[in-house]
Formats: sequence, C-alpha cells, structure tokens
Amino acid sequence: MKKLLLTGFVPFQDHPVNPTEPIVKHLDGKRIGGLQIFGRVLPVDFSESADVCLGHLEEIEPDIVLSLGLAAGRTKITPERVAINCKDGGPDNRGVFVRDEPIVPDGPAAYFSTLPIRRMVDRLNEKGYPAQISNTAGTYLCNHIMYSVLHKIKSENRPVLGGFVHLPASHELAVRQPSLPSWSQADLERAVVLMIEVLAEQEIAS
Ligand code: PCA
Repeated sequence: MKKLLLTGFVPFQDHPVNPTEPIVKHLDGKRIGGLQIFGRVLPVDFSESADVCLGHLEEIEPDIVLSLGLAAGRTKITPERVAINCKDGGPDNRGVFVRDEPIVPDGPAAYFSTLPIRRMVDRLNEKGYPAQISNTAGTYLCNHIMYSVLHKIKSENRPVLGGFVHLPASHELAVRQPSLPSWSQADLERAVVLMIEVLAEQEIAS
C-alpha cells in the first residue's frame, strides 16, 4: 500500500492553538483512498523542524509528503505553489529570529510543489470548500519545511511527491483571537481528506 506522510505543527507565536495538529493526530493510522496515512506533528523551531521532518521521510519512506500549516488571517484552503530558499522571520518557539538566510546554502532559489495543486483546489471548490492556489508560503517555518522536503526529494532523486498546504484558523483559535477569519475544525479536516483523495487518485493512475 502507498504511504502518505502528513505533517502539521504545534502552536506558535501568539496562536495558542494550531488546527493542523489535531488533524494530523486524528488521521494518523487511517487509510484514505488506498493511501496509508502517517501523521506527524513538527516543532516550530528553525534549528530542528527540518531535521525532524526529514527523519520521518527517511524512516517512513512515503510515496507522498503533504505538509500542513496554519496561515492565520487567510480565509481559504491554500495549496502552495512554490517554496523559496530563504528564511526570514521569528520568533520560533525557542525565541530565535533569522534574517535573510538561505535554507540550503548554494541550493536552488526555489522548488515548485509537485502535488497536483490545481486539481486539489478544483476538487475543494466543487465540494463547496473555498480554496485557491497561493504563490507564497512566506519565509517562516512552513516555507522552510516545504523547501527542505522538496530539496531532499530532488537531490536524492526519490520518487516522492511533495508539497504544502496552508489552512485558515479554526473557530477554537478565533474565539481566542477574535480578529481572525475561521473555519470549523471539522470542515478543515474534511478539506484535508478531500485533498488526500485527489492524491490517492493520482497515485493509482501513475
Ligand atoms: N504556520 C507557520 C509555521 C507553523 C505553522 O503552522 C508558517 O506559516 O510558517
């Protein structure tokens, strides 16, 4: 059976809840559309997150890596098109700030997602879940993970698809941060399952 590594993150900065964490924990061990799901929660830490994620990739040897992160303030599900070789931002959960640094010194400027992001967006919209391709994953930990995973896949020539999707806040987060637009946790999870179903169809077709 084909394997999908599904990653999310712990809470960070002023967000006491990260909706990606319960989704990843809840879907861990499930089978969706013929894919076995391995859910793993990552730290928000410039010095550790990529190593932890790449360690899961080594150990699980998935066919697909789908990484999730919170983009508080976005209103839609947003599959990311591209990850850039830059880290700039903070603090992370250790209080570290970074400025204008490459993720991989001398690495390529950017990697495109290798997930079928247009089909994922179309499926979500057809099913009534607002979605749009995003052309920036930022320069914080989410971009860092997306770039690091795609760099490893490409530089080791692994037959693995990889990419990243940002989710809006959940209602649980928005009641604590009232200015945030939000979705129900159940709808966020249903949207993730719909995207995994698209990925499963792609794997079966390939
Ligand atoms: N979102 C952050 C990092 C962790 C998360 O869930 C980001 O967009 O970079």
